[in-house]
Amino acid sequence: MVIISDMSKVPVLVFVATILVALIGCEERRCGRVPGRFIGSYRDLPGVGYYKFYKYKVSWGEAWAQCRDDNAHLLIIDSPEELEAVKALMIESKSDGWSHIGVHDLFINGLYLTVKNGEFFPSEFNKWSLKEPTNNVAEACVSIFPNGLLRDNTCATSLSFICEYNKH
Ligand SMILES: [Ca+2]
Ligand SMILES: [Ca+2]
Repeated sequence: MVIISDMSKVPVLVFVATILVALIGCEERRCGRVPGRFIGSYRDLPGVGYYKFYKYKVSWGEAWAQCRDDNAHLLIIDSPEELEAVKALMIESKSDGWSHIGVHDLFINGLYLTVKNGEFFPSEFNKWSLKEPTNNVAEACVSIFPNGLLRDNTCATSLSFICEYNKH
């Protein structure tokens, strides 16, 4: 039981209580962010989504599994804004090469699909790099360079990768 003998301390106590309520409330509401384990790990790129650049290099399948374990998925670029945000993330992360994204033609050579099983179409925000895609059976996984251009490469190639988490 706290007895407030000095009334001059009341405003301070009210202030502390307000902060505590705000913090607890923030925890319950996740402060409008993704669930706890993403905070500080996934970057909130405003208006676009939540992303994580994994610098360590693994095969496409391992990258796919890591994103799945995060309740996320390998990056799929859906808009020019998303491309720009992800390019900035790669540059900020000092990406020095290609990174796996969520596009492949594992089932039918030349038929590119996203990891959400949608068909992938090249566009202003999904541009192949020069002389790409090689488009042979051996190169069934797609990666992105920090300049935003794409290539196909073997799925066994060890690369960094980018996971994406969407709230909805
Ligand atoms: Ca996306
Ligand atoms: Ca290629």
